[in-house]
Amino acid sequence: MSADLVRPYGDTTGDGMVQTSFTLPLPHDKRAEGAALQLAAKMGMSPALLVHAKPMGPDFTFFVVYGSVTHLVDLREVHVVEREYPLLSSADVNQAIRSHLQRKLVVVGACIGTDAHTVGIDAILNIKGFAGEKGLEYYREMTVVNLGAQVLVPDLVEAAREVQADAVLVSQVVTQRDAHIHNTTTMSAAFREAFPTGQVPLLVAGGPRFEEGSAATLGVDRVFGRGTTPGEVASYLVHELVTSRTRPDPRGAQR
Ligand code: B12
Repeated sequence: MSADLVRPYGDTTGDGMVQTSFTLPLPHDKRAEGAALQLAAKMGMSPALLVHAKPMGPDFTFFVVYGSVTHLVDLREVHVVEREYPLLSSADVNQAIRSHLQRKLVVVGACIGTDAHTVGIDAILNIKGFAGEKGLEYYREMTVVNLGAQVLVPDLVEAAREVQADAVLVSQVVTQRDAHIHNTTTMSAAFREAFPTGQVPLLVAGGPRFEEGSAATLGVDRVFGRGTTPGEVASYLVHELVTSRTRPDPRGAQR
């Protein structure tokens, strides 16, 4: 096999083994198990083994299937979004803000809509941070306003206006019925309506299930996904708002 073509690995290299789980709207019986195996075959698993089936109430069954996929991955067709800014230490971030902006960089964060999953935004903002990195509250040259969970978009816009936010950081974890997409597009539209063109704060959305490269569709400046660290976000903010600033300062100050 060419080095550009790979298959999943289970017991022996290239055996193609994968395991996946799903729920079918069927009561647990032999027919439901057959249906699960049919789905596995249609997903390219051949042969597939049913390794787990559990009734989820009277009308649904949860399945785990394990088997060898017939598909190959062609690495030449894998496209990734490379980080477009350098990673800075917290000292460099503070230094850049101090010398270029000559005031604190103001960040407002919130979990919007009905979403109450605050662990992600707290990981980025709270001083205790995430993955061994301190959160943005640790940065001496940043003022962080964390509005917490279930913040309504009009309240977020109002808070951003009140503190003259440079950046607004929004977290969306729940993806049921594409809530994360609807909430984020509603939020970005509200900011565009509330602020004059060119004075909208930098809009950043984050959460484990945002697609890389979906920022433009969502109307935000950038999207951060699973495993993001506070240092990445701080470096991005400095890149966009301080060192290569292309947008006017919301306070009208000159650099
Ligand atoms: C903890 C948790 C809860 C807690 C939340 C407590 C809290 N204060 O946050 C409680 C118990 C309240 C809860 C409730 C619910 N939950 Co819940 N919950 C979870 C769980 C187990 C962990 C989430 C978490 O904390 N991850 C850790 C953080 C650090 O990771 P993260 O959020 O991805 O954040 C990182 C990145 O994504 C990124 N990031 C995130 N936000 C942002 C924002 C910015 C600006 C940036 C830059 C980066 C960034 O940086 C972070 C650090 O790397 C997940 C399952 C899982 N294992 O993920 C389910 C999960 C998210 N919950 C789920 C569900 C369904 C619910 C409920 C609807 C359950 C119910 N029926 O009541 C409710 C909804 C409540 C509500 N109104 O939102 C589902 C969502 C499914 C879906 N498709 O949307 C999940 C996936 C579980 C599942 N498999 O079903 N939940």
